[in-house]
Amino acid sequence: MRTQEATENCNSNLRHDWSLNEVKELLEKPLMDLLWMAQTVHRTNNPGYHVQLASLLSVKTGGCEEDCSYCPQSIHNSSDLSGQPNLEVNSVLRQAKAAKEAGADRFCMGWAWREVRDGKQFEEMLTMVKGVKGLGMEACVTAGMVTQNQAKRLAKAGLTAYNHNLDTSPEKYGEIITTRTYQERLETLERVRAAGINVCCGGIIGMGESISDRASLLQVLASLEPHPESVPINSLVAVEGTPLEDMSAIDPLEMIRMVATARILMPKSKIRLSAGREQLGREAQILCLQAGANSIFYGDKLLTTGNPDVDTDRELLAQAGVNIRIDYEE
Ligand code: SAM
Ligand code: DTB
Ligand code: SF4
Repeated sequence: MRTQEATENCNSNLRHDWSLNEVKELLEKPLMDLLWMAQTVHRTNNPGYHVQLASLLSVKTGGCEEDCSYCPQSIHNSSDLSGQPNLEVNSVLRQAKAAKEAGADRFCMGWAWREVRDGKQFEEMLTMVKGVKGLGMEACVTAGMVTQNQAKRLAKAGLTAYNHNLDTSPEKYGEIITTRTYQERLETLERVRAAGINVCCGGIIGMGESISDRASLLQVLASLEPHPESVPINSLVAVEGTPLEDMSAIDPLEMIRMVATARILMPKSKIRLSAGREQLGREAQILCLQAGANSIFYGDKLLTTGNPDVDTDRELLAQAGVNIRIDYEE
């Protein structure tokens, strides 16, 4: 079973066989040529510069058993934020309604879990998904690994997309996370796809990876068939108490290159300009939009860290001359 977007992403003109060298050559192209190519692909495949606004909410914060070295919510990191109560259904739906009233089209809910477990909290997740859809918004969940049966139940509740990032290259993965494998990540993505849920899968730059690592991550994403409907590109938010706290900020041009290359490889996917926008500056964000980013996280907070405030973002979009996109369909 495939969603309409998934079927479109199977069009024969979309490639899934990019070689590592081809991707690396794109990432390293003279910037003007890369921007020209990305814009051409973007304008052809997604006419009109429409940007979807997605709001995020952390339903279960901190206390996660995984040891992701970028994440403030891991119990292995002194930044761990456990001790906060899980949000209740009514509170989540109130916040989703407020996000919709502020202009968001998609509502993404996060659980700091290694994997989804059956029981009361999963039943509540299903109720939240139904509630968000009932408000007339796309619903996205990110909660770690899922079984086939859980994915089916999420699909039945109306879930639009499941976010499960590959984060970095298969080669670098073991330096960033040791408590799970790349293969386990890919298997969850397959189960999400098999259940007929859209796949949201991307990564993070700024974790000390090489250009080859970035190319390798993008190659894996573009080899998925169909391409993920949504590809979040994050830059590391270096949080105190995590092993990556001392990483220096990336050059904003690196983000522009990553977005542009993702757009060329996956012409019809939503490329989401995700964490790290506060460090990017207005002009770099506008270049990302021009290079093919067509969604941003919207609202003062990501999961646990800050994000530009909504007025600043509305002004940014107006200055860039892009339109707000509504994708929600009954
Ligand atoms: N536990 C679930 C999982 O890992 O899939 C869901 C929540 S997790 C916080 C969602 C994603 O946020 C991660 O896959 C990672 O890509 C991103 N993320 C987490 N911490 C980040 C940070 N400090 N900077 C940038 N992105 C981050
Ligand atoms: C994604 O790729 N980025 C978002 C969303 N998917 C879930 C999360 C970013 C989290 C940044 C760190 C934090 O706020 O905790
Ligand atoms: Fe953070 Fe998700 Fe890793 Fe848990 S699995 S430590 S919530 S990124």
